[in-house]
This record gives sequence, structure tokens and C-alpha cells, in this order.
Amino acid sequence: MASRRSQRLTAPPRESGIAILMAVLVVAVATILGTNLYWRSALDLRRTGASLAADQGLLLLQGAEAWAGDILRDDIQSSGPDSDHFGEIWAIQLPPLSVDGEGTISGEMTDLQGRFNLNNLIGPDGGTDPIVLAQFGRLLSVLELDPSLASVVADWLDLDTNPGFPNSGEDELYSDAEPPYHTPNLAITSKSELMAMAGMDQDTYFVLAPHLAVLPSGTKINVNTASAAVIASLGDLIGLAQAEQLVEDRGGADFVDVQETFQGLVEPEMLERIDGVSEYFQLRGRISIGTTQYTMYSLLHRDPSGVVRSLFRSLGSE
Ligand SMILES: [Ca+2]
Ligand SMILES: [Ca+2]
Repeated sequence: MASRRSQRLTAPPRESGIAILMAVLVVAVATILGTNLYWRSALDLRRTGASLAADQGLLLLQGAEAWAGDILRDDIQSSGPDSDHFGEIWAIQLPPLSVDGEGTISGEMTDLQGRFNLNNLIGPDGGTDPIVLAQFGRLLSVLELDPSLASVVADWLDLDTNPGFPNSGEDELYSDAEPPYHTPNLAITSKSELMAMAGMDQDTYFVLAPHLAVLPSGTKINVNTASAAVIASLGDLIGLAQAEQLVEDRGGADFVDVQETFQGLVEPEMLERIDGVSEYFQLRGRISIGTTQYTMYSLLHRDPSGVVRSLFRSLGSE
């Protein structure tokens, strides 16, 4: 008996090899399945975490937007509706604040009426406004960019398809593009649209963009917050050096009397287009939670009574 049992327990070498192979195979399959399950589970956890952080981030940014609205409303209530300048509380940059110990949020507001509004190139009849076109040409010159870009941009926006001067920017300029495209012939909602226009390159855009805004047509320029380049663009009589001196004299406050300061420096038609107050502001809010990071741009409109509305939001770029 002992001899038969010993025969059963001691399998032939070939059968023993197959058994070991099977065992190794089973372990390998189990390991692969286990790893796969762990990977999927880890991925699901990561996705859920990222999704929660994204939702939380967006809600916090909307909270920052509401807070910015309160600040703009308080500005009118506390200091009146007659002036907006860099000495006011809305102009203070919000340092990064901790969010439940998990991340940070920060923000800053910009007075968009201190910039050149591209949509002002269109007059009330949908055609190019020659005064604003000349101003845009001056802005490009002050920034040492090609002033003939002004007519290309104006053609892109104006209702007609008549080529502007000196450079046309109507359909024929883009018909040979790959793929070809039309000029929209209407107001734009993002200044990044400039990158689709002929003659525009990245270097030009980066120089020009900080001085530009995209607002409804017909806004006035707030000289209390305008850059020296934008002030120099107001008329041929103001050189960049004088504009820089005006900005230095302005300091962190406002021009006491805007009309009196600029009378004699700009044409009467331009004097009608400048002011010391603003209705349109931009909030740039940044949130960082874990690996989730957002930058949100909100276009805020404050009416003269102090009511603030968010008109447009974008993530990542203006
Ligand atoms: Ca104010
Ligand atoms: Ca046009």
C-alpha cells in the first residue's frame, strides 16, 4: 500500500510541470485581474475627485464674481458715481486666499474702459467710425506696430464689404487662405479673434492685447485708468512722453476735471468720447484645488445705479 500511495503522490515529471505551469498561469491571471481592478478603481477615484474639484472651483469662482459685484456696488455707494480710478478698492488685487485648506483662490479687477474698445471701430450705422479708426492707427504707431492694421481690423468688423484704406481687410484678403473664410462684418466678442485677421502675428498680439477691450460699441474711454499708450492715441497733439507725464501726474487718483485737462490736447470729437467713469469691468479669478486649476474671466457691467450683472464668462482666455 505504502508503495502505491507513494506512486500516487509522486506524479511523473511531465504532469508535475503542467501543474506548476497552471498554478503560475492562475496566479498571473489573478494578478492581472487584481491590478486591472485596482487601476480602474484608482482611476474612478481620481476622476471623481477631479470632477468634484472642478465643480467646487467653478462655484467658488462664481462666488468671487458675486463678491466683485458687491465691491463695484459699494464703490458707487461710498464714493459716488463721478469717478473711477486706481485709488479705489475695486483696483486692489486680491492675494491668494486659502480654500478650506485644500487650495487657493485669487482675483483682480480691470477697468475695461481704460482700454481701446475694438467694437468702437463700428459706428451706429454699422460702418467704420473714422475718428476711432484714426485713434486705433495712432495706438498701433505708439506701440511701434504697423498702423495699417487698423483698416484691416475695421473691415473685419464693419457691416459693408468695401475695402478700407490703406489696407483692405474684406473677404478677398481671406479667400486664398487654407481653408478660405469670410469676414464676419459684425461686432466681436473676444479680442483673440484678432489672430484670424491678416497681418496679425503672435508678437503683435501680445504687445497690443493689454491695451484692448471688447465691449458693446459706443463706450467712452476712462482716462483715469487708461495706459499712457491709450492716452497718447487720443490725439496727434499728445505724444507718448506727454501721455506718460499725464499718467505720472494722475498717480493713484483721478484727473480732477477730465474735460479741462484734455481740452486743447484732443479734438472736440474725441473730447466727447472720453470720461472719468466706467461701467464695464473684468474680473480675472484664479482657483487652484489639488491638480485642478482654473482662470475665469468675467465681463461685469455696472449700471449708474450700482446694479452689477455678469455679461460674459470664459475659462482660460479672455
Ligand atoms: Ca468709483
Ligand atoms: Ca466689412
